[in-house]
Amino acid sequence: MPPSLFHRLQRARAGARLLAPVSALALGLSLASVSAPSLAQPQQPPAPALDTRPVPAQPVRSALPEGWYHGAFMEIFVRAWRDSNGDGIGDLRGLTQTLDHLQELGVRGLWLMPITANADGDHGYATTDFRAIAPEYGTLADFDELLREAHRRGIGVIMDYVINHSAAQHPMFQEALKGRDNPFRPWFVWADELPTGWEIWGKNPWYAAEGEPWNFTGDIKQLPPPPPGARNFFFGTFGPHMPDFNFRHPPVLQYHEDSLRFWLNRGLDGYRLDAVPHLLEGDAVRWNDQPESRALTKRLQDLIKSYPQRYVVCEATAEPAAYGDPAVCGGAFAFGFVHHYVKAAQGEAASVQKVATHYDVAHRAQGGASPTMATFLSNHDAFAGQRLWDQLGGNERAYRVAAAGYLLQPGTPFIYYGEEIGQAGVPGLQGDLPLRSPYSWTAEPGTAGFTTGTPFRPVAPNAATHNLAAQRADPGSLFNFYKALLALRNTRPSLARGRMEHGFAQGLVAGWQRVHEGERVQVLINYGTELAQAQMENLPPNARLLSALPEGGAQAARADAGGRANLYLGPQSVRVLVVSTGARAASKAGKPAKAKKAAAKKRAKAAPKKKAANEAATKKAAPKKAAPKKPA
Ligand SMILES: [Ca+2]
Ligand SMILES: [Ca+2]
Repeated sequence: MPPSLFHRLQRARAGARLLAPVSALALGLSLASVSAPSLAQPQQPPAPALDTRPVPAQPVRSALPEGWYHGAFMEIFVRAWRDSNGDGIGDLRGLTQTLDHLQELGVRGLWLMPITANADGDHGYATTDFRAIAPEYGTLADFDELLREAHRRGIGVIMDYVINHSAAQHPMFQEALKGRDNPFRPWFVWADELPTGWEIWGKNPWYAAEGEPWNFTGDIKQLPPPPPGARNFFFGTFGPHMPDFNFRHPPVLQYHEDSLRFWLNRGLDGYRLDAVPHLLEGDAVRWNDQPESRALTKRLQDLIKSYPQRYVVCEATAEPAAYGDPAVCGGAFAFGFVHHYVKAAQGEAASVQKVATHYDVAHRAQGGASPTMATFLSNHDAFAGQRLWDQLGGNERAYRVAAAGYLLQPGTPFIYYGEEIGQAGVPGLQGDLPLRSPYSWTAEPGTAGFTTGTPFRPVAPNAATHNLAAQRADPGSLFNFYKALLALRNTRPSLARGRMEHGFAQGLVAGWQRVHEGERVQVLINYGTELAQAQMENLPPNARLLSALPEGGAQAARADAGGRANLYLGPQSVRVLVVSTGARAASKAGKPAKAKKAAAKKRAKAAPKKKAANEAATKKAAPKKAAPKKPA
């Protein structure tokens, strides 16, 4: 598009929004000053913003430690996390105020569901401005503060970017509706006649603009037929309220690349890219996961990773492994596999077998899963399953082994907010809504401590017992179990980024080793409800297995000269064992690797006679609570 057209549009809206480059603070203030008069004159709302300026890359050094994204993430629905101003809606300030809690839990990254301005007023996937914060969530200044405070705690922040489509209410689509010669017309996908032969999830994805189908509120399959003489059919993979962008029109990609840089320049640590297999369509048959979509995804990954230490994860439900490959997205949610973590916890032997071998390097050699995949137990979408609490009927023993399965495996684990406290879904709500209720902070009836006002949605039915305050106070709680697993992941590089070897399943017992540089850890999970014996093989000859979970460092077993060892496991229990091949005075398993190295150095200098004294010195040098400065 000629630059003059952009300038014309920008000038037309200059009164609604400051378009000259300004500092974060100034922009925050300008938004505030725009919204105030609009409240005074509701009959004349300001024209919607449409900032299409180029955004040159300004990569700055990342404040996060190398490889931070090997730690666990939490997926957060900001609307439901914490309300800071009593309007009943969660917001960015509320999130910033709770970062200490997230740091205490041990998460190293946050994935924020869309926080950009949107038409849906709920989940945020119907974007109306790719460069503005949803007003109810706060301002750009609030966003900048969130990043600063998260980074100070060693936590990275990525956010959803919904690149395939906009909201029908987006000013660009509203411009496109004005006529065929409108400069934004080619930004979307059009046809003069209703295309036939198309079917995406049971419906024809072409909609007659003349019928304003985005205003239809019923079941989309009941949408009235196109009005007679309709000539303006637009394409919407996810329905008429979300028209697809036309990525064959170069300014569209240019705009989105600028918008991706807009947030990266502010210090955002990466993206969760929504629905990337749907970026480009071929025809009525070849509409999903086309080679052009994969190529474009790679281009987006390259843009994001041209900034230091950034992370990308894609939503690609049909072919997740292909998108997890570094040649495409470099990270993708492991749809199609992750349900095995839950089914194993429900006692299904076939799933125990899958969990034990899927990420094993031997399996990978045969084309198996890449360790760049993102694992999880449930998320914000009902198609991925109900909240874990509901899937497991509140069985906390099963809950623990489900969690241990994914948190102790390769990849980047994503905890869905509330999962770590056993939050239940809200019964009686439609579709995905039971999964998206306010976080349970306290036992406060009606609000669960989420807001001082009225929550936008009912709180979880088990908030009285499964809330953060109660869970923190109980050493045996789910929260403290998650915390212990994340502490292990954060101090053991083998668990965070090591390869997975020698996976085995024996009935409902699964075991695997994780290895990184000189560190080797044996994981054992008994998914069954009976006492069971694990028969380990492929250990280093005569290795000692020292307990890291439960914490303590005591020797749990010893391998024979053939590298075999046996260990009894309680019903639905988890053991993490550090494999030590040191002949004597093996270091305590409860200590991080760095401390172990220091201890080994000391031991090397000491005479064998002084073993006892040395162990005491080691204890002093590495107290249990000494967390390493650089998380894994
Ligand atoms: Ca609020
Ligand atoms: Ca598309």
